[in-house]
Amino acid sequence: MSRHDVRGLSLWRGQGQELLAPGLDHRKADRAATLGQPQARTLVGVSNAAVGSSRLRMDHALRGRKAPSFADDVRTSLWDVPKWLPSKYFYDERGSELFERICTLPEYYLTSTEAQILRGAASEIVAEASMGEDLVLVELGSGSSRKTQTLIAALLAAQGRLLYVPIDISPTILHQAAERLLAAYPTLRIVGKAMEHEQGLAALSLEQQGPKLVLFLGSSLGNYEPADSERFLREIRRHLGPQDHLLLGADLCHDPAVLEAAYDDPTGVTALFNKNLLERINRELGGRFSTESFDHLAFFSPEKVRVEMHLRSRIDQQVPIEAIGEVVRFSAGETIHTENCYKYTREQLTTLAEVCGFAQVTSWSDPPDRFSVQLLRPRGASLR
Ligand code: AVI
Repeated sequence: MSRHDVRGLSLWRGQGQELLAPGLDHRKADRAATLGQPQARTLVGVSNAAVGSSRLRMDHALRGRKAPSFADDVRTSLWDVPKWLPSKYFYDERGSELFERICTLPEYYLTSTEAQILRGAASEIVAEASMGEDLVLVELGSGSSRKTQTLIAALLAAQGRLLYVPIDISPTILHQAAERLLAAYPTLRIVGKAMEHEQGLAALSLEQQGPKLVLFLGSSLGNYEPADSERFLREIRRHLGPQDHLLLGADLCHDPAVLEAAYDDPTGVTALFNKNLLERINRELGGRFSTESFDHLAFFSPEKVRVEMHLRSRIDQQVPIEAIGEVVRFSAGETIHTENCYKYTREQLTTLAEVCGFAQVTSWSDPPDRFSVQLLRPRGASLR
């Protein structure tokens, strides 16, 4: 790793890292990541004023030549039977903005409930997870980092300084969150990782930095298929040392009407979020989708214990996608399955954690029992 001074800004640079010079366009980053360009390196701009000196570093994924691109994934999933699209493509710049709006909707109780649990439990979490040493705070799928602010403040109060490592596939949202947090907390340092969770975890375990508290919040676990969620939790466990902890936030299974309202709000923000997948294909792959000819569908499946999101074609139609060089055909009523959001019982969460090599230290939930936050430690690690 070497150190550079760019227009008065102290920067550090290692392989695959871009240091933040003012004036570079961070918006190019989302697009480059989407295009899946081999070795797509993205530059992120940040203002001097917000960053101060060397308190921010951004690392970007160096994509291997074999990583499937957005076009590859669309070609596979839209020509499958039944049609589907990978939900990870929701989160381009527009999708991330829409998701932030979803998080403020009264119907989408997940965010406010989890935030309330974190406010009540922050000092207990910090006391349990720190072993008298400074903790490094790592967050998988950090988004705007708004809920995390409670924990950042509690950690700064306890240890005076903090290294925060947010990992998110959207460089734009990482950049915006970092700018806000660094301006608010003068003794905070941030190493942002603009990459998928798995890549971020792997990169992190190469940089050993003392005991870690890893956050996986917002019920993001529920967007993985059951076998994948187990695989991913095992992967997190593999990257944790005996002194590290995982804080897992997950939505519980409860009243189907409340669950469905959370994914089909009356103001239509979730519908826009869902349809943004089609708009993204239009923007980035030269698709000709007309979003008015699709309906947003969200329903709870009691058999699968998940909320499913779909887009349903209102009419028979043929949609060309230039970058794929093909036309995708829909009959009226045909759907594209865009997302699954699994819901859990407390017992399932405890068992899942155990199966994946964790022991529960403490868990919290809200009074109607809609959401759960569990503090987990690697099983076999000694209790103090
Ligand atoms: C990001 N993830 C946890 C959200 C969820 O609730 O599954 C995504 C979402 N989809 C529609 N609304 C929110």
